Amino acid sequence: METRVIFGHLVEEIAREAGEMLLAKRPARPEVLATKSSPTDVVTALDRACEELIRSRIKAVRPDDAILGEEGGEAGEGRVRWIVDPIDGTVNFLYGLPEWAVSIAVEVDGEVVAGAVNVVPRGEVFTAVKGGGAWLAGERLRCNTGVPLERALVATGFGYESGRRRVQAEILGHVLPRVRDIRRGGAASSDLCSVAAGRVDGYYERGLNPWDYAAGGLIAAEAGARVGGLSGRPNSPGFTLCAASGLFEELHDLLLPLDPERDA
Ligand code: LIP
Repeated sequence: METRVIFGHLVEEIAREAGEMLLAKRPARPEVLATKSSPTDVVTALDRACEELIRSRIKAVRPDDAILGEEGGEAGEGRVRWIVDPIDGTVNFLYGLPEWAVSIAVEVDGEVVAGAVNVVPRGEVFTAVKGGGAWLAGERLRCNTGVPLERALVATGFGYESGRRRVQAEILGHVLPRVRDIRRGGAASSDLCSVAAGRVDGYYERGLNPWDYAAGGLIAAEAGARVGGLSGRPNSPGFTLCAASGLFEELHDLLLPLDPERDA
């Protein structure tokens, strides 16, 4: 069996197990253990416990691989790197909003080849293997195509720092009159899967981390969407834009002059 297919099975299996643990252990109101980039960027005990579970499962089957995780950072080095977000949408998890996910991707020589996003509250596990399509519950996913900007339902998100949020609100003020409507889900990995599933037509956000977009980006790309940054740059923490060709370019040309990669 091809290695990337094996990675595909592993990310799905581990993401499912991690989701079951979170569902079983989530208290009515999770406790905030600490804050990170700002007072509203929280980490709960289950963020850490979930990442530890995922890391131990990876180590058990792939002891020599590198791992990058939101809570534990980078560990190890090598051609194969796992990219882990134990709970994407932590604020939703904290408040009990049904929009948070376990996101796991595998990268080989810098290229993401397998990814799984388990949107636990909805019981939906999105998966993709590079070249093998994007899937949900045995159904192959295809993003929406041929949607003009003025009819596009667009998802976006906002950072944890007020300066960045002020700029993002300013950008939104320009985007909103030009599209059908905006959706703010609160979990980038799930937003990218929503593009893949045709539940939104496009998505953009500034300031994501690799663990927010690695798996979801592959799933959206395998569903036919373009995933990238601005001015031909690849997707990065600088900027993430995702939509089918046509709408991708229209959104790009609307956003670029607004200089959305600034934080003040
Ligand atoms: C979240 C992202 C979301 C963004 C939030 C936050 P977290 O990640 O998935 O798109 O808008 O500000 O960064 O912090 O829940 O892992």
